[in-house]
Amino acid sequence: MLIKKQLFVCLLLLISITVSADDGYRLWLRYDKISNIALLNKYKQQIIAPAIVGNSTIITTVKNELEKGLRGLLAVNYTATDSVYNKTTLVIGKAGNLNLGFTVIEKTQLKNLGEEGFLISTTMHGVHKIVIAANTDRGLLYGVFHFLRLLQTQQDISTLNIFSTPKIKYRLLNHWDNLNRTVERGYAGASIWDWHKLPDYIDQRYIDYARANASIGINGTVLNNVNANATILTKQYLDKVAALANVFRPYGIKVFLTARFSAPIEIGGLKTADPLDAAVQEWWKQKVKEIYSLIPDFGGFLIKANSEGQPGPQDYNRTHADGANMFADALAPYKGIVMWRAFVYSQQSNDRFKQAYEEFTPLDGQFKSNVILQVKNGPIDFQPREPFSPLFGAMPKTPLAMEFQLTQEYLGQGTHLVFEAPMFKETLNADTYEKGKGSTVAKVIDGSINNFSMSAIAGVSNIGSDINWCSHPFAQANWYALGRLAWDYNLSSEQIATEWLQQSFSTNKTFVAVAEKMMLQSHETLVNYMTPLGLAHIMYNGHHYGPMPWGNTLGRPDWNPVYYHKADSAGIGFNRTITGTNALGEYKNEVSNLWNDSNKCADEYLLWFHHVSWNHIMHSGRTLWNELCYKYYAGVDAIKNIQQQWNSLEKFVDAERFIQVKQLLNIQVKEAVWWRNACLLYFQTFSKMPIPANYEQPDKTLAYYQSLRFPFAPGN
Ligand code: GCW
Repeated sequence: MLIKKQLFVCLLLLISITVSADDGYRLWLRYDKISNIALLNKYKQQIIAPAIVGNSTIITTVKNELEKGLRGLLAVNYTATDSVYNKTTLVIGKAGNLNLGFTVIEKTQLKNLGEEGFLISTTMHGVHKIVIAANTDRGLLYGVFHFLRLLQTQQDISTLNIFSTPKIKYRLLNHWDNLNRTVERGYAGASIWDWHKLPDYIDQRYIDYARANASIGINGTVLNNVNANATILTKQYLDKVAALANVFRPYGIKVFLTARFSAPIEIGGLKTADPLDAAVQEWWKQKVKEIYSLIPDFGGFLIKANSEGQPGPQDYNRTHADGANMFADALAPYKGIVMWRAFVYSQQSNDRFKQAYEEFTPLDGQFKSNVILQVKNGPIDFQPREPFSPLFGAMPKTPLAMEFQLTQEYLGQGTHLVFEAPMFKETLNADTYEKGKGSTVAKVIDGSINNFSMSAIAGVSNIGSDINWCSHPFAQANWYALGRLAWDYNLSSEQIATEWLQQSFSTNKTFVAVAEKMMLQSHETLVNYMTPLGLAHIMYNGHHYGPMPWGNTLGRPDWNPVYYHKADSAGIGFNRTITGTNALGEYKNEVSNLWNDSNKCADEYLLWFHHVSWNHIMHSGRTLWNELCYKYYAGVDAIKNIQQQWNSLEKFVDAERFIQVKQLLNIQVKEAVWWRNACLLYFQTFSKMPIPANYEQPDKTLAYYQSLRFPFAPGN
């Protein structure tokens, strides 16, 4: 018995010296004690008696966060104070409050930090202290989170000279959360908003959510689904929204709502929602007034109108501009904004690709100044790879916001490891040539090309009630990447992956090198096993889970996968050149010239723009059919390789998350094989060509894959 007990104690000891369990709840804000003793001691000498000058709810957040961070990372209990100025080595405060006798140059530098920027410097006016300064409390909040990130990622802080300002003004999450707590395209459990218990019950999650967002610079959140329910605008629900806004305010986060266009009818008792009707306009004015009386810093509305069955101005023969401007007028007195979505594809075009451009470019210049048009990264719908939306570069008189999708509706949903930063950057770095070479999408978005002060990037949230927030431990990285890139789109995917891994898992060099490689390869890998060479939209109807390139039963042609790939005995792909729908004509010539010749078009976009023969010779020298096989097989091989890389990391990762990721990668490999086999067997019915004999042949028939059904797939 005694021996057993001793053994047990030994075992416990053993476990405690390996990596301790982690449920992922703390995200990238783990603040575990720094294990490198030399560095820990150095930090302790460098950070003495921090002083925080100022007094506000945000300053309280800053103090709490700094204390929490230092308590965890350095295992020292500091109480930040503003009195022991001479002892301190770390001074935090608004520039105007910091009696440090800044030089003229320093004062200009400080001014340039604007409303949200910060500096972290060890060289200010020779004071030899670490100074974190900003013009606003929000700037300090971001500065302190940045400082804690330096410690968490174990940077040398002896000489610091960091000036940081956000490139984008509105950095937002968009929740597609319904009032009944289901989440459209959500794969991480129920909505975190417990509307029923609000406003009286404040879940700790709301606070932790706000902290996480603030730590990466996210400053706004749209709480509810764009497929909107007018109930959110009733007094009963606005009180609940106000309670959330109160939680978020000390973290510099504003609340926004989606507005259902027909709300004046549904909850206002009016007969119409016509945006030019005086009673309708007045109803919205009063509604907005009511909102601001409860939430003085309310951000504004996000609106999906005349899209996928949502009501909108076109129901009254009015334009999108008429609709957006009605809201803009109601919000303007309070400095609220309208984010009007450009995701439309009603039936009148010969190519869904072209529709947003066709509907919106004629309205350029007609929107009020507090309207921003929110455009998805690509012309169709968050496919694994899309060319950039042709609206970017075509609306010089309208500020455009970027909408990315964090939730992985088309990227393996809840089970695939896909790091989205490389995909986001592919779009942001694309050149629109709007004002000549170098007019990247990023510069269209940040307002610099057309001189707009309003700019926005939104990420459709992947957050739910799962204990680790995003279900897949690596999906947290996409939330993280959105915030970091919205702050500074020049950050590289490598840097974002590295710092996320260091904070979320471990700073061990081997671990970071291997895991970073996995992350950086993951997006291209998924594209290869799902939709290589410019294929798109070949997933199941409705829930969008799994391959269904044969899909051809829905009422509208552009709801069906066959519409998108157009495979036939001659070849495959969508001819969008001048001999086809000429969607390429929506881009500037410099862009369309890159893509309009099937022999020159980059492989990634080939089938987006061309219907090419199965024997078309690719850049590799292979025929199109063989290249298609090659890519699908390469995708599966790559994910198997990623799986092996992960398995080599067991000793660096806590058992809980190691096993989670391992199981998820097993699913991912299985599903990659499923995508490959189902797609190739189906396309083979047209190409009539063999899958090269050196590849492992599909072990199931096409009929088998076609028989699969998933009636309860999530997120639908
Ligand atoms: O990607 C599609 C989704 C819909 C979504 C729509 C949109 C919220 O399948 O679920 O609706 O886009 O962006 O409005």
